[in-house]
Amino acid sequence: MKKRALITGITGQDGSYLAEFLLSQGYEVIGMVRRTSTVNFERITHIQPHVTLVTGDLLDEVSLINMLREHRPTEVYNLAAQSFVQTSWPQPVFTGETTALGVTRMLDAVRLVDPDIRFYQASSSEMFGKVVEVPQKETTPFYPRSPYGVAKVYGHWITVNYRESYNMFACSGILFNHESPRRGLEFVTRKISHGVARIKLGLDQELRLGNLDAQRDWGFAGDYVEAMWLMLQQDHPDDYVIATGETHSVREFCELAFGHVGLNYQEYVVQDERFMRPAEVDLLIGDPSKAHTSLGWQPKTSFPTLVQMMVDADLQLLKEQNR
Ligand code: NDP
Ligand code: GDR
Repeated sequence: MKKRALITGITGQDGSYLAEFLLSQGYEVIGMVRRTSTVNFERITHIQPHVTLVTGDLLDEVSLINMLREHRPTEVYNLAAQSFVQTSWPQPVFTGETTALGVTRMLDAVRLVDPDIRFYQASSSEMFGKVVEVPQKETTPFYPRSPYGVAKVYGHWITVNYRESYNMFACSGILFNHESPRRGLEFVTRKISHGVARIKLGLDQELRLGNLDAQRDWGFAGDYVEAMWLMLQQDHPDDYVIATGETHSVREFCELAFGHVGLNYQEYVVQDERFMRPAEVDLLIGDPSKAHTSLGWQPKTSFPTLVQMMVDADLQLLKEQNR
């Protein structure tokens, strides 16, 4: 029987890579999209003829139940969220509704319609927040530092709870930062790669950033979506940290990105209070050994390759846009 997967958040970075990957594995892919006043399918235009798009929203449980009833997926990947940490301070309630309670709505819809559906929850290294243990692993206690991080902790625990309460095949993937040329422009890596390309092409003179000393374990999104799928192919549901095991500062990212086009970041980067956060996550570095051992998963893309890939893609994009 052909496997059928439902992806929430298919228009986002991860959703687009996961859809591509599942199609390559022979899946029928159903993507949940929100109604918006302008269409935002840029990341999935190339695969749109091969996927079925259905309108729904994590804020509307009726839409979730109807979607599951109609399309009968065998796997659900819950990637939708208000995913930008900075926005979670000015919009804490909306973030909680989507990123926390949205998980319960989706899980409960699965329980009602078909509790045998396998469920993946997009959990986050932001749940670790303040440094309690280095490197962070599945057993490291959570200490979130933003309304987003708090919402993700709720999403994680409700996933574990539905697994334990209803014996559902529900997994939580604790993914560390993963980036790509499809990353939203507001996230620091893409902001830098896009900024570098604009400066190189003479379209800008400076790049304004916040905390340059924050350290993150950055991987490539294309590698990470495979881990999501692997989690749902196991005999038993479980939770896994997905990371590279390396950490780099925002400053190092700048150094490599500017260096890639022959520029010195110190001449262009300006620190700006507007991009500092009320509470910061200083250091994230994951221990992915459980995923290595149990899933056979390994990241394939190195940090320098990722930085170069993103800068090159933005140079190309801007050249096309300014032709
Ligand atoms: P994006 O911000 O790129 O995508 C988020 C997706 O969620 C978009 O498709 C968006 O739709 C959708 N969405 C937002 N709110 C709703 C809603 N109420 N109902 C339905 N859909 C909604 O995020 P990423 O692809 O980077 O991340 C995917 C998931 O993984 C998120 O849950 C994120 O929090 C989590 N995560 C991401 C990490 C990363 O480094 N990228 C690391 C760890 C976890 P629209 O296009 O209409 O806005
Ligand atoms: P993060 O990603 O908060 O880790 O969440 P982001 O790229 O926004 O920030 C990473 C670090 O860079 C610092 N920083 C800046 N960040 C932004 N956005 N803009 C700036 O100008 C800037 N200057 C410095 C931040 O302070 C922070 O320390 C991402 C999201 O994808 C989440 O959804 C996901 O759960 C986590 O990664 C893991």
